[in-house]
Amino acid sequence: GRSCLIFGFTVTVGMFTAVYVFHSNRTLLSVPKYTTPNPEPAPIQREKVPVRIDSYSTSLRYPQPQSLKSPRSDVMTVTPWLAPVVWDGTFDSSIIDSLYQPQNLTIGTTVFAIGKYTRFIKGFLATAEKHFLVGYKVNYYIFTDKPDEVPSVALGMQRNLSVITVSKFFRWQEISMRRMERILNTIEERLLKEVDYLYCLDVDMLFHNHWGAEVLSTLVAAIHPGYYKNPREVFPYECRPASQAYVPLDQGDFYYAGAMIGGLIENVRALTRTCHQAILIDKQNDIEAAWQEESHLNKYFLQHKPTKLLSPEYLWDDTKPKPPEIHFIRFSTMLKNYAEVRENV
Ligand code: UD2
Repeated sequence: GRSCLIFGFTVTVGMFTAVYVFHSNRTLLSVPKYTTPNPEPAPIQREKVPVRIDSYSTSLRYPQPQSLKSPRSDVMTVTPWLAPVVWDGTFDSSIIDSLYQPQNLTIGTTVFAIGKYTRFIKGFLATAEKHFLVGYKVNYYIFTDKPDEVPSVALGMQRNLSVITVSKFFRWQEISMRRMERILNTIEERLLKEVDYLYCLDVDMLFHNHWGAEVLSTLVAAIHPGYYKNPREVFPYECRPASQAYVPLDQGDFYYAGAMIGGLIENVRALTRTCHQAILIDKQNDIEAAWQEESHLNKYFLQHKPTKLLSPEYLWDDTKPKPPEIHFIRFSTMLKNYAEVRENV
């Protein structure tokens, strides 16, 4: 009788423990659901015209632009839809600053550092303070699951940092792709009120040279350093028609990098909204684009042409030697051991 009682007790305790462990694991493993974007249509804003007729400064002296002379003959400096492609030699920073500085702009920068990527924050911020929009009001928004690991980096005047705590996803693909949703939600919650322009950047990068107000425009894309010499047939666009990111083989302008999205806040809002919606539809159809949000971004830029393109000077890849057309590497990926930093490989 006693051993029966002990046996019964052990079985009951075992069952309760199993149910508890099952439920706590479910909670641990539960991944936040995708949110559907706000149905309100996002109006597209045009850039404020940077002209100051009343306060035109006659003290600014610079070489006369030459109608019959192109500043660069080795690279494309304007697209067929008349968007400038920013290369060294195509702009004069003193003129650009004389147009943008009086506008008293605030430029937001979103950076995600989830899981082991917190190790990249320090280098990113320290080098951004030396080269990224120096002389402008900059708000950094660091999205992380480990707020305690955000290092303190001395920031210049009029430069602020906000830490936004987010949960972690278990696949690196999801971490990267869900940036669209999280940026969109943050734009709608606060950034519309806090910034004029928004630049969304990868964190595993370092600034090496000037990355200034010449990047400002209504909608800005960066040409991917790996594909700027290639024909469109080899661009790694999503090639399955079932995906919302599908681009047919005979279409495409450039292959743009997922590591940089920029523009006026309303335009970045519209971009993240459309890409997030497309990602949601793909999710429902059980398909993930070849290069996650970068594929959706490329589809978006094909349909909504950027008003300014950043040459690969503005987004380089450290594994590549510097070719002669790149005079300065301004911002570049850090070498990383994918197997070591990613959650899943
Ligand atoms: C490319 C793109 C990247 C993105 C990705 C999509 C470039 C230079 N890079 O980079 O922008 O489109 O392809 O597949 O264009 N992250 C974390 N924690 C993680 C994983 C990622 O915080 O565990 C964040 C972090 O900000 C990182 C970004 O997501 O910089 C992109 O991830 P990645 O750098 O590992 O992607 P990668 O190198 O394949």
